[in-house]
Amino acid sequence: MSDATERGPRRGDPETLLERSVAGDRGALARLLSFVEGGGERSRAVARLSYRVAPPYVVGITGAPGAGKSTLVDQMVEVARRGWPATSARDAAPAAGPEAVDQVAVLAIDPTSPFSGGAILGDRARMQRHATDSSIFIRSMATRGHLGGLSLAVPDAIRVIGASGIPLALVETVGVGQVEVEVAAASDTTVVVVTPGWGDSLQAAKAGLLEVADLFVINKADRPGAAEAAQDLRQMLALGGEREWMPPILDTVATTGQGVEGLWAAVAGHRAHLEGSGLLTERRGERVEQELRRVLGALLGERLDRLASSEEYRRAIEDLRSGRVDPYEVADNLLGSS
Ligand SMILES: Nc1nc2c(ncn2[C@@H]2O[C@H](COP(=O)(O)OP(=O)(O)O)[C@@H](O)[C@H]2O)c(=O)[nH]1
Ligand SMILES: [Mg+2]
Repeated sequence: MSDATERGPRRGDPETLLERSVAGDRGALARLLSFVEGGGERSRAVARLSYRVAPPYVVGITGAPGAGKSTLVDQMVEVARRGWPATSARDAAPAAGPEAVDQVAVLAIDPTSPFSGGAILGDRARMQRHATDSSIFIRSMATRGHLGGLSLAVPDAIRVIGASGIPLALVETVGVGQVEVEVAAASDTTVVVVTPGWGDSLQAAKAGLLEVADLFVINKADRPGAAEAAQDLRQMLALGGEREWMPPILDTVATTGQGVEGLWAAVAGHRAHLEGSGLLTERRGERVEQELRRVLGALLGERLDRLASSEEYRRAIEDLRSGRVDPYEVADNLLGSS
């Protein structure tokens, strides 16, 4: 690129994009997140830049499809922008972070879609609504090439958001399967959304969400059965015995915004609990260790794949088949030489 008027080769590199993202360029942030999704060298470069900056506060919102998570997140964005409310627990820890929430990022995780931008219709409408507001960034994310899949792509994405100077990330996931538990592990506060009726609470319990929930929301509280759902949850929680933090159970009607301020106050209460008890630092420390394990696991997996397609491996299989050696010996030899 000899053209001096172009910013040329530097234009699209992660460093330049991050500078632009910090300056408020949402297109640049979107490209960085595409790099994260895509994996490979560019995704590594993004991680190199963004893990040196403090992460944003992360609120994970999970629950069954149709429970009203997107509608709820939409309302939460509005309330959160007014800042963190004062909490009595927080007064005890006045040294904690900034109270203003000038920008909010929403990540909608879609483990079922192999493509990014695969937001369902409702989410697209929501994106339209906030499209002109540059203090709100909304993006859906799926797995593509990232080493280790979503369990590593999501923490990486959260870091880029933080490195861009956005203090709050709301991460919405569909409450099915292992991904939820992993995304919950990447969150500071995990909100589990259920709807009135027995099925949802039971489903949440089966999916292991009882253990990861810091807050429960019974959304669609305009429908019958909200009190019963709360009762079910309380009973299931009681089976788990005493805990340091007993997850509050809140009612919301996401379509009208009813109960959303209370939900935000409860999130603030949990945050204050984490900060006041030192748990926030501790959990974040454990989280990076988990991330390291995942990275190591993924890298070792790659190494194994390479090994399994090598000539040496093919020969080793022949030796094994002929009964000349045992698999342990072969494994030692292969690992020693790879
Ligand atoms: N009656 C009622 N409907 C709601 C409420 N919250 C969301 N919905 C509706 O439930 C449907 C699914 O909502 P959505 O936010 O897309 O759910 P998600 O799949 O969990 O993200 C939409 O038609 C919403 O309008 C609520 O509190 N009450
Ligand atoms: Mg949704």
